[in-house]
Amino acid sequence: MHSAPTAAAPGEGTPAVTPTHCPYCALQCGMGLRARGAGSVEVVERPEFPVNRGALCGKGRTAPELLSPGRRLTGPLVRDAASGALVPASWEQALDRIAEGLRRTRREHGADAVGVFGGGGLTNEKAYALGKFARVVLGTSQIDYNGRFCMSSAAAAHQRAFGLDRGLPFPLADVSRTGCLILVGSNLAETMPPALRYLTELRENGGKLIVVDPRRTRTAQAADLHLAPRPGTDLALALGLLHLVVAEGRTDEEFIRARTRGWAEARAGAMAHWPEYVERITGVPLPRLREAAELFCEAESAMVLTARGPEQQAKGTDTVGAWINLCLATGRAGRPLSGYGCLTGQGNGQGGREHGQKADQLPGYRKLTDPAAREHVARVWGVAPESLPGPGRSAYELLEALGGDIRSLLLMGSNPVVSAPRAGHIEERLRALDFLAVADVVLSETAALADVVLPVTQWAEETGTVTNLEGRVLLRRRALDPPEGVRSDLYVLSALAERLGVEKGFPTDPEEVFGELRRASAGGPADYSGISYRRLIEEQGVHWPCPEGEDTGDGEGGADRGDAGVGSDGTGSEGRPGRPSGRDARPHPGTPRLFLDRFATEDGRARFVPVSHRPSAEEPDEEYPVFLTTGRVLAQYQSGAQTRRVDELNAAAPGSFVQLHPRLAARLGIAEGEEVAVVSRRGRAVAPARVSADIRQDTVFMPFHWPGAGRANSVTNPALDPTSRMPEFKVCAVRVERATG
Ligand SMILES: Nc1nc2c(c(=O)[nH]1)N[C@H]1C(S)=C(S)[C@@H](COP(=O)(O)OP(=O)(O)OC[C@H]3O[C@@H](n4cnc5c(=O)[nH]c(N)nc54)[C@H](O)[C@@H]3O)O[C@H]1N2
Ligand SMILES: Nc1nc2c(c(=O)[nH]1)N[C@H]1C(S)=C(S)[C@@H](COP(=O)(O)OP(=O)(O)OC[C@H]3O[C@@H](n4cnc5c(=O)[nH]c(N)nc54)[C@H](O)[C@@H]3O)O[C@H]1N2
Ligand code: SF4
Ligand SMILES: [Mo]
Repeated sequence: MHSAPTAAAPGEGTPAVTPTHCPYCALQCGMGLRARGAGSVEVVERPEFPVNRGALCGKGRTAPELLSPGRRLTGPLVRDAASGALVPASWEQALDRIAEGLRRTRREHGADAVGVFGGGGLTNEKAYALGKFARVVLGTSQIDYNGRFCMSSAAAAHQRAFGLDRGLPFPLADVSRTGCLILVGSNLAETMPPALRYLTELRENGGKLIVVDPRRTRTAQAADLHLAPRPGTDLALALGLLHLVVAEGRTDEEFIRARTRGWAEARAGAMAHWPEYVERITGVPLPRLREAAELFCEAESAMVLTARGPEQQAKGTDTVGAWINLCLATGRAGRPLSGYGCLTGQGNGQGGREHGQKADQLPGYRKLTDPAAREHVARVWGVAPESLPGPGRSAYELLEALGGDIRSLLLMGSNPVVSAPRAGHIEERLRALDFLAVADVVLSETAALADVVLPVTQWAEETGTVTNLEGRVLLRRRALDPPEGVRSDLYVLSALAERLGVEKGFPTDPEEVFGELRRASAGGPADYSGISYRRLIEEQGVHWPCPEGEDTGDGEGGADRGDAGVGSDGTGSEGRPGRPSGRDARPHPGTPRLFLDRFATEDGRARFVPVSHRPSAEEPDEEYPVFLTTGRVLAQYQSGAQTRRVDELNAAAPGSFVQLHPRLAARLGIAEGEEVAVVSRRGRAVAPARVSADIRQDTVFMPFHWPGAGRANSVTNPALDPTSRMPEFKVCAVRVERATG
């Protein structure tokens, strides 16, 4: 068995390897960084880390390229009043300029005229400090972050049904042992490649895989059954499956009685969705629907996992709710190897949504409107509870208010010029601001619009925690020194706080920030109080909730109980707790598996939510007859700000494209490789055609990683889910035509 490598003393023998994690997606693959001379590191495998077991995708493997000074920002930039250009400045000048800009807005327009926008890629420490900075230093309610565009619908549905939101309620490795997995709108073969191994193992173990995606993706190709619904119809599909389950008497009445509430209403909702009606809405043939219901019910255990496909819809919360209802009605939740989970996306997509950069939230996943939560956090922060502002606007609404109610913005960890829906409009709103400050590692398309740009340190140059898609808290560790002229996000917040009159409470040492985060989260739903950097070094991460002190075993499915009958398959430690010697109190082991004994609602029962199908905010019509859906490709990450600067990745995926079916292409007279325009009520994007039979005939697909003419978000619809405020990235109506002639 491998032991976790530590940063061994440099000197003789092999150079030191620092164990850490990839800077990109929520899988947070473990990797080692070995020094390779001054200012440079190489990636080495870390097979003992259980989630990726050494495997990395090309993005993780090439991540160190962006550390070199030639590819990133290495000094602050400020906009020169005379020339209008961004010019180099000292840190003092740049920070003074930001403090002055924010102060002036507050003086002239009030505290809520200053906005803050964060990111799910920020470490827990940064997300925590950013939320505190907004509430304590700026006194603004106007803070939100890009996670709103990512998993907010699943989060809202989780809360509603289970009383708690953690992406996966079990370790990812459980997936390979369930009997049947329905994977809804996830293309993990491209978005989390090392996780594909769990799907392969699932099938090797005799389990069945059903993939729901309007495209025959590389993930769908690995499935036993691929359902290809019209975009935006997953809600009807789930209701149709539930209808069949009920009609065939395959519900688990005992589970429904003992562990849930609200079945009668949810059942009535499903019974109103006749299979023939569902076939008409979704375009999925009835025999396929029956086959799926059969596979799901026949297996001894079963799971449903969703990703952005069904979630990034104006009805994403209800859609996820419908899949959860299916799990509850069949007793596939809160049991070993069964349950519903959401595949979180960004590197800290989970932790980033727990510690207070969300508009309505305080650290520990507490509610900003809850008086007890306000009191607890205000005490940790040393301020009066009444001084904390109330909830603010959601991400898209905040961006839309720029240049209107919101006059100045501090942005950290997002590139909305490329990634926001109806991006042309958002770009205009950013330009309409009185003052924009951006902290980034590169000059992103959004940073290029700023009045001040601050260059910050990257993953390998700083220490901090992230929480992966399993709710497993991990430590990223500093492996090399940053270039001269670059400082950390925590330094930025500390220096700005000081300039704005708050001298204490914003330390720059991540471990100190984490210590405060632990206290602020103590007793909250996402309780980190029992987790320390030391434990994270000794163990392969710790799953929250992990309260401080004795493990009483009566939590929401304590780890000991949760692991019963689901032993490790010998591939490595499952994050079982270490028991530091010389201490009396047994540390809480963390909670790899949730809900096995009870759900996190007050009475311990899960809630069915009555839902019914409704059309997308924009359906095809005569003028805009085709569906556009959007998503990702393997070699690029998000807005591409980082990965477009890495040669190997750029060579693999150099630009945008429009995927369309040969029949649609023929009808429109479009040939492979020809430039096509995709036009909606919001705008137009132009990119080469990629003709492929792996997509529905009524749908085209564009990846969203590029700015300029090929920007998919020039076209997308910002219609919002009423509960989660998630924009409808996955469905809008477009016209497709040859761009030439
Ligand atoms: N290579 C790469 N990996 C990434 C990222 C990246 O940018 N690049 N980003 C990370 C982040 S933040 C996230 S959120 C995850 C996202 O991970 P995924 O959710 O896997 O990625 P997407 O490509 O956005 O969407 C998944 C699939 O949804 C399908 N889809 C489109 N419309 C619908 C629909 O109406 N219903 C259904 N059922 N499916 C539909 C698309 O065809 C697509 O194949 O990936 C993470 N990993
Ligand atoms: N059409 C369409 N649009 C989408 C989606 C879709 O499926 N379709 N998906 C949505 C989803 S799920 C997401 S998550 C968003 C993501 O979209 P964005 O929010 O734009 O995400 P990134 O491109 O990761 O932007 C992160 C920025 O922060 C910088 N950065 C990285 N690490 C740090 C750090 O530690 N500190 C600071 N200060 N900066 C840092 C990066 O260089 C980059 O410029 O896009 C959304 N937009
Ligand atoms: S799958 Fe995600 S975490 Fe793993 S190497 Fe690739 S980008 Fe990094
Ligand atoms: Mo995301």
